[in-house]
Amino acid sequence: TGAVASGMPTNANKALEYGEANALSAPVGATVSPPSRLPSASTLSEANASGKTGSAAPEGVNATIGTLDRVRVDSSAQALTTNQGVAIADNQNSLKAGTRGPALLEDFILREKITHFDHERIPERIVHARGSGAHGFFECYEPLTQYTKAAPFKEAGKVTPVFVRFSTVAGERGSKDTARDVRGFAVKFYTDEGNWDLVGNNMPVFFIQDAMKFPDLVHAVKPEPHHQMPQAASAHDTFWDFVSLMPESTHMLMWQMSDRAIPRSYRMMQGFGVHTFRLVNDAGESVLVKFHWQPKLGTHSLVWEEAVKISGADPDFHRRDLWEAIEAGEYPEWELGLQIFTEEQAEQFSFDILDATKIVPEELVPVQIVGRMVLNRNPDNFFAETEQVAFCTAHVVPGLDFTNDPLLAGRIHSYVDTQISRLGGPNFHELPINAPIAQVHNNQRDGMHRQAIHRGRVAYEPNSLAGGCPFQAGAAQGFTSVARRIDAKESADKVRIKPEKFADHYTQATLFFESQSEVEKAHIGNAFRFELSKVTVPAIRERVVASLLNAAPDMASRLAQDLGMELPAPLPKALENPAAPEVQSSPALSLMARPGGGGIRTRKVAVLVANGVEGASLGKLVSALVAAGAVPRLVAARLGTYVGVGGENFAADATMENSPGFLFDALVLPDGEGAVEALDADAHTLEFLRDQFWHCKPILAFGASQALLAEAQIPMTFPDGSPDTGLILADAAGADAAIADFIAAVGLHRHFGRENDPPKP
Ligand code: HDE
Repeated sequence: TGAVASGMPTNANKALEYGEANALSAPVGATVSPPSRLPSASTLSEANASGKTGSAAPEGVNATIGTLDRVRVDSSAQALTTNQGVAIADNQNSLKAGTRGPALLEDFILREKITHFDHERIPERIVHARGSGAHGFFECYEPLTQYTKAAPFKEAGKVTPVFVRFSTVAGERGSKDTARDVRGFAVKFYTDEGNWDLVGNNMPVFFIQDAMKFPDLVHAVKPEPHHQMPQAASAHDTFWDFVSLMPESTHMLMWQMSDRAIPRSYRMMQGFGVHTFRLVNDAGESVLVKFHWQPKLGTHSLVWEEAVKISGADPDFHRRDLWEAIEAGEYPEWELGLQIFTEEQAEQFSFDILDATKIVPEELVPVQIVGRMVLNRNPDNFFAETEQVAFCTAHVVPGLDFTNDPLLAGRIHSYVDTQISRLGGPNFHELPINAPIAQVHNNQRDGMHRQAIHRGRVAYEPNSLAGGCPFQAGAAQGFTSVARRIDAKESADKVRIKPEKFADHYTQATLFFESQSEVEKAHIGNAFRFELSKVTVPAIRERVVASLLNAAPDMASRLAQDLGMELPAPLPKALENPAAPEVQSSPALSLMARPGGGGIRTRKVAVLVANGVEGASLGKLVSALVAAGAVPRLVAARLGTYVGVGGENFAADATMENSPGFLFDALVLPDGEGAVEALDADAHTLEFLRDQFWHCKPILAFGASQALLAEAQIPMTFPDGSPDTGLILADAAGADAAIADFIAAVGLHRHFGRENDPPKP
């Protein structure tokens, strides 16, 4: 329909509609202005103007953009057409025999439209159905050619485009983001030597050791088959029944009951490759490797009650957070760390590196930072990109290789296989989001939805008719598997058996628990209590406690008490005398180990307003927050403009009804008698305040608003009597100092000293 007459409708805001203000191909160093629809545009553009780190890789430039341009559709100034490109005259009425007559079968326009609609949905992922994705790039800091010939690590400053998808595991595609669950962290590197998918999680271990148990695990955690409940939750009989009979899951259960399972943001969680992989250099020598992603913003989590409330008020909490940050130019960033070790070292370890229920403690093999990943572009279309992206552990490039981890072996099969039914055939690699940048040449042909038009009559190798092309690349360029004895020590008989060290189910569960801060330990205990209190069969609860007695006896005893049961005998262990662990404590396992520099960029701060607020201190506060990169939002009883005592105007960004307190990272209560009175008259105010307080978030209360604290029965000190570091009281004279203290308190994220569960002695 190139023949659209001038004067037809156009969409002047097309770029904004598609988020293209986000620097589609901005030159290096260009600043990005966020779309004006974002509430905190001023905050965010200032953030951009202040400039990012002086790195070599161009923010906002992304090689996948060019290749995807070929399929991007922009209907600006275009008329509607059918799928055959025929212009549609009337999109309101079906073709009928007479004004009130029957619709006609002949109406191919209606039938095409409805038929296509009928087939809009594809099967959701069997696990990790709920997810959010973004484009970005990986940049290598130093060449790693000593260890690997993999394309992304060839030279300092080398930039490889990526697409990343974060996900929950158990819930369906439309389920809430803040479920207690493992998070998927899948990265597709579009390297110039083919696609590499690092399909990881936000926890470095897994529930099971062998792929044979995966369908059982997933059947146990998914909603129970008879009534399809509960959605996106592990707190039910079948999950705990299964794991209580699989003591190898104990270590992972500790992670899953920890705050790692309720991250504050995808941008604030680590990622892990989980399995031990192999790096291979040009000489064919290989070392073993574990992959780690470390978030620049630090690791932060929600508290459980907050996660529960958020799931009602904003089921898209993590999706929205990621989307808004990228739209605002606050590009999330992670560093890639490698733990590199040799086969000989691994043989000495007290655990087996083929066992995905074990970590390699960082204190044993340090994490070496080798590059960074920046996510700088939201998808244009959720379905085409985030839904159709197909991650496969089998996608590796020369320079990488697998180990014999029996869980990994099953995955190498599973991911390709599942895409064939999910994406409708074997040509899913041709979908634009999955297509490699490296050219594809082979003799595979046909199948559902083939895009490529192969020329010539030769589809076999060897051939002479096509001059032998495409030809074998040979070992120098092509992918080769590292040649290794199947099993250096033992015979290679066909067996269904596990290596001996796999039987130590508890040592690392203890290591993890003992490495947590007191706050984290309490949260883990409380999470077990919550989950098991939802289990209806007493024998299952007992088995879990019996197993935990082998890993964290104090926590297990308390749990028995909290569940109102007798303390059972510890579960018999599969291995009574496991090898002594190399480290007794691993501080790196605590979320507190990575506070993220204390900055407050992108933290959302609710500033309550009403008529009669003391405007001068609020004005100062908002400017200070904006300058620090935070996102202040004025929250009132209703939308509209409120007038301060000095005649200042404050337009509400949100209401207490549409944006409850638990959606914010911090709270400011304004001064001004009239305003405080008005806020007090709205029942939401105290609710707002109590949630902020009990979720341990910083609160700044100016002048008269301190009366609200008293009314909400907010204690002024921690239960142990020490001052509450997150509660800042100020009068007009002390506003500057109070604002500075508040910003520091927001930087600390949470003030857990308020918690008293279990009660402090
Ligand atoms: Fe997966 N997993 N998985 N998994 N997994 C899938 O692939 C599977 C495992 C992970 O954003 C599926 O495309 C088996 C460990 C992520 O699209 C499926 C086993 C880890 C994602 C599958 C595991 C993961 C998946 C479902 C045990 C962390 C989402 C749809 C042998 C290292 C990727 C799909 C995305 C998705 C199978 C265990 C991570 C069915 C058989 C361990 C992040 O193929």
